[in-house]
Amino acid sequence: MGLRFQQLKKLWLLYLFLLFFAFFMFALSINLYVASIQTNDQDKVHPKPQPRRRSLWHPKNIVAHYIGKGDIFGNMTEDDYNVNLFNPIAGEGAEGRPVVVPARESFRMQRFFRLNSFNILASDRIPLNRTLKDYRIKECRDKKYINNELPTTSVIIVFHNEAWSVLLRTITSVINRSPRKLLKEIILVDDASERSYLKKQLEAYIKVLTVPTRLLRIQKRGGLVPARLLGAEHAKGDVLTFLDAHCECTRGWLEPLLQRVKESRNSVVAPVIDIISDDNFSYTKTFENHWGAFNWQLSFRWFGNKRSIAPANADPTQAIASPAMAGGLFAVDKRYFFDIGAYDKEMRIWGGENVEMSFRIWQCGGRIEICPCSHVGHVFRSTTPYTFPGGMSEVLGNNLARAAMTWMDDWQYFILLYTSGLSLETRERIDVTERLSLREKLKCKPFSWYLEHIWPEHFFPAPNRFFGKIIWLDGETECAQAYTTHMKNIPGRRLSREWPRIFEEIDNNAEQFMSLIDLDRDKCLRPLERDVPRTSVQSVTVGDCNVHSKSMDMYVITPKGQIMTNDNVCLTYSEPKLGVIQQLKSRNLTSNVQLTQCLDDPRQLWSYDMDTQHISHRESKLCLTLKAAKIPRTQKVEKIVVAINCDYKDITQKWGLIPLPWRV
Ligand code: LR7
Ligand code: MN
Repeated sequence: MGLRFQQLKKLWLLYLFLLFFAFFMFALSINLYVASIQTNDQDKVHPKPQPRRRSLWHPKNIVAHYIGKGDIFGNMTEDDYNVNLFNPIAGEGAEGRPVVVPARESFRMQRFFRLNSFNILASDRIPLNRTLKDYRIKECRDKKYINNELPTTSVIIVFHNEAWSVLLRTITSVINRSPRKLLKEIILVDDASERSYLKKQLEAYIKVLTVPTRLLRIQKRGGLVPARLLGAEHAKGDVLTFLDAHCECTRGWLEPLLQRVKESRNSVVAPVIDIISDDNFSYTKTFENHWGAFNWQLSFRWFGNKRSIAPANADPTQAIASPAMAGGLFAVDKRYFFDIGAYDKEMRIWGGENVEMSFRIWQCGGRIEICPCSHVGHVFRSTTPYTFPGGMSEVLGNNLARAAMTWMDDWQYFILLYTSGLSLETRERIDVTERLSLREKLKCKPFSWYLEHIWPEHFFPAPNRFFGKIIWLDGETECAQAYTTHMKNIPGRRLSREWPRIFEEIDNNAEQFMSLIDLDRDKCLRPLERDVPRTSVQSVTVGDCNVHSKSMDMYVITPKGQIMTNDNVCLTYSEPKLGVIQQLKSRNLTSNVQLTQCLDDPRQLWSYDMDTQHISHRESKLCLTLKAAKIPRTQKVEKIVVAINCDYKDITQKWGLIPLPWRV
C-alpha cells in the first residue's frame, strides 16, 4: 500500500511536470506567434520603401571612363615592384618589331603585367636605342628645315612610378633623334614615385647624358598637371615639348613641330601619335589623317573621317586643325603657354586637362593642330596602373566638371546630367571663378562658336537639334495613345515634314511630351547588344526607356536628318543584297539598319512624319519597323529594327520623339 502511494505520488509529480511543460511550450509558441504578428504589423505600418522609379532627370551612374585595377599589387611583393630587370638583347624589337617573350617566362610575364599595365618583360629585352622605321610620308621626308632658324625646346617628361626601361627608352629616343642644337634640355618631373630605381639610380644615370637633363621631384602626389606646371616653370627653351614617359620619338620628329610653332605662335602642335603595343612593344603607324575630339563624357576620341572643313588639295605636310588634342604629346611656345593660362592647377592626378586645354586654346584665339610630319610612338594601355588618391571617379569627375563649367556654357549641364558621378549639385562644390576671370580677361569666344566653327560635325545636342529618346509606339500603351492624340492636335502637321518644324513643335511642348512617357513600360530605340565596342557596327532594337547611359540609347537629330548618338555613331540604312523580307523569311538577317560611324552620307538621312509617326529613310523611303528575326551570330530570335515599305496601318512602324533636358 505504502509502495502504491509512493508510485501514485511519482505519477502525480510527472503529471504536474508534463502539464507545466505543455503550458510552457504553449506560452512560448504564443509568444513567438505574437512576435511574428507584431513584425508583420510593423511591416504594415512601415512598409519597405518602394524601389524608387528612376527619374529621367537623374540618370543612373555609369562606370568611370578609365577602368583601373582595384588591387594593383595583388600577390606582388615589395621587391617585385622595386626590382629593375632591364636586360637588353641586341637586335630585340629592332625596326619596331614585336618581342616574343620565351614561354618559360609566361607566368612571370602575366604577373608583372599589372605593375605597369604593359608587358615589362618585353620592354626589358629591347635595347634603349632600338631602331625604328621612318614612318613619314615621302613629302615629309623630303622637307628641309633650317635648324639655325628654329626655336629651341625643353622636353618635359612627367612620370609616376614609370618602368625603368620604358622611361629610359623615351629619353634615349629624344636624345638620339633630336638635333642637338634644338634640344636645350630634358626636364624630368617625378610625381612622388615610390619605386627605388627611380631614386639614386636615376639621378646617377642622367648625370652622364649628352643633353643636360634635370630631375625635379614632387613630394606629395599631385598628378600630371602640377608636375607639368613645375617642369614648365623651370624650362629654359623657347618652346615647351611635353611627352608621356612611355614614348619613342622617330626620325625627324622635332623639327616640324618647332617649325610650326615658329610660324604660328598660337598653335599648339601635336605629333602623329603612333601605337606601341602594351603587349609586345611593336611599333605600328597609326591611320592617316586622323583628328581628335571627345564624346558625351568628355573622353578624348580619335576620328578618321574626312572633314568637310578641311581645305581641299591641301599640302600633305601641313599641320591639320583638330578640335581636341590627346593631351600628352605636344609642343607650345613657352610664353604663349603661360599667356593663355597654362593649366587649371586645381586639376588633379589624371584626366580632363586635355579637353580643358583644347577648349581654351580654340575659344581664346589659338589653334590645336596635328603635324603629319612628326611621328612619336606611345604605349597605349587599357587600364591605369597607378592609384588615384581621392578615388578615381571623384578625381576625374572633378576635373571634367571644372573643364565643363569653365568653357562649355549651356553645354556644361549636359555633361553634368549625363556623366558618371556628376550631377547638377556638383556645381555647388566646385569653384572655377579664377578660370572664369581668365576667360573674361582673354575675351574668349562662347562654346557655341567652338561647336559651329571648329567641330561642325559634332554629335552634341544644340538649340536647333532634337535630343532625347526615340520611343516605339506599339499602339497599346498609354504613351502611344496620348502621343498620337497629341500629334493629331497639331495644326498643320500634314503640311511639313521638315525637321526644324518638328523640333520647334517638340521644343514648345517639351514638358507635355516628357510627361507622356512611362519609363517602366515603354520601349525605346537602343542598340541590340549593350556594351559592345563602340567601333563595331550594331543592329538596333527596342528596350528599357529608363536606362540611359553611355550605351547609345539617347539620340540627337540634326536639321538635316542625321540620327546621331554618343561617340559619333549614326543610324544608317544599308541596302541589303536580298530583299529584307526575303532575308527575314530565310532567317538570315543582320538588319539593313545599323548604328555605324557618322559620315556625311545620304544613307544616314531620315525623315519623320508627324501624321503617320513614321521614321523613314529619306532616299529609299523605307520605314523603320520592329520585326522578329533570328540573329545569325547568337542564333536567338529577337526583335530588331529593319527598314521596309511603309504602311500607315502597321503599328510596328510607329515612333515617337520624347525630348530629354540637356540645359537648365
Ligand atoms: O598622377 C599621375 N602623375 C603623373 O605624373 C598620373 C600620371 N602621371 C604621368 C604618367 O606617368 C604619364 O607619363 O602623366 C603621364 C600621362 O599619364 P598616362 O600615360 O597614364 O595617360 P594616358 O596616356 O592614358 O592619357 C592621355 O590623357 C591624359 C589625360 O590626363 C593625359 O593628357 C596623357 O598625357 C594622355 N596621353 C596621350 O595623349 C598619349 C596618347 C594617348 C591617347 C589618345
Ligand atoms: Mn600615356
